[in-house]
Amino acid sequence: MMPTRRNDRPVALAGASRRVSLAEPAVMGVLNITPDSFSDGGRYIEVEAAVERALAMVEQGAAIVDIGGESTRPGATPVSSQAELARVLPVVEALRAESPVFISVDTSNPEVIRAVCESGADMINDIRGLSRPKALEAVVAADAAACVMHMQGAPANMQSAPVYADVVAEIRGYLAHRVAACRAAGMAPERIAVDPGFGFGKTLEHNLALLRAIGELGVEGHPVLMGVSRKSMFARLFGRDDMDARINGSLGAAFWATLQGVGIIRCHDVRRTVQMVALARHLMQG
Ligand code: 7PM
Repeated sequence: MMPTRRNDRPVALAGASRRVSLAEPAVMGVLNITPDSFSDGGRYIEVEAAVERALAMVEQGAAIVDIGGESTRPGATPVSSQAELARVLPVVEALRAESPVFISVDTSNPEVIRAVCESGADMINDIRGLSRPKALEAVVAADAAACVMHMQGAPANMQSAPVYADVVAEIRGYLAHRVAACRAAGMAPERIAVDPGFGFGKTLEHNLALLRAIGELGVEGHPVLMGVSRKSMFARLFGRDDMDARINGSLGAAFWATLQGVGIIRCHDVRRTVQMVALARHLMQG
């Protein structure tokens, strides 16, 4: 397969009922829905607080809001579909009622995929690359977009001893495989984004090799999503683990990724990331 080149970048990502322009990198703001220890989710105040945070990110320039219950996070204990839905669904419904923003939901669970898409989600962001039975079919049935991500191992063990002969080639091959599976299941090409999965079964060296090659990691015609925001790779790289080190690394990576033609940048610090993208775009046009 051919690597994505800068001059044949996809112009948009299509979701269930709206599109995101990729004329410049779309900034995806991370909205973590933290589990509430004593409720089964859906409490009005918590839902309203999550929607407020989402709207603030949109105001700061996020084109996509990525809603995640902690259940898909590395090392998280698995939760039932019911518990995951109780956490995520009320936020999707409430945000959709208040904003036309492109909504992405982090999930691997086909029941959750079906329900959130019925409530107005546009895209499914699956760290397991839609590998669970019926996950791909649920995305196809909903006409939703998907981001398929690479992970070596499982969240519980993936960082113990990740090994690759050629990390860039292997991940490019995996992503091409998952795109082919999505296409074979009936997804339109404009609905599929790919992601090398920074930190998901990768050492610092692997992450740096992937970041260096981010402009050539893609599958032809599909946008690359980069998720490095605040990750421990920067703490390790700079030899200090504080929020400044993590954010500074994330912003530098966002600048580089924009120059390299990345389609979507997943981040926590939306305003700062939007500024990095704007500077890089100005320099590219000059
Ligand atoms: C603990 C460790 C908590 C890691 C959260 C994380 C990505 C993602 C995540 C990514 C896509 C984080 C990660 N990372 N989805 N979800 N790409 N597509 O730092 O890199 O947010 S969870």
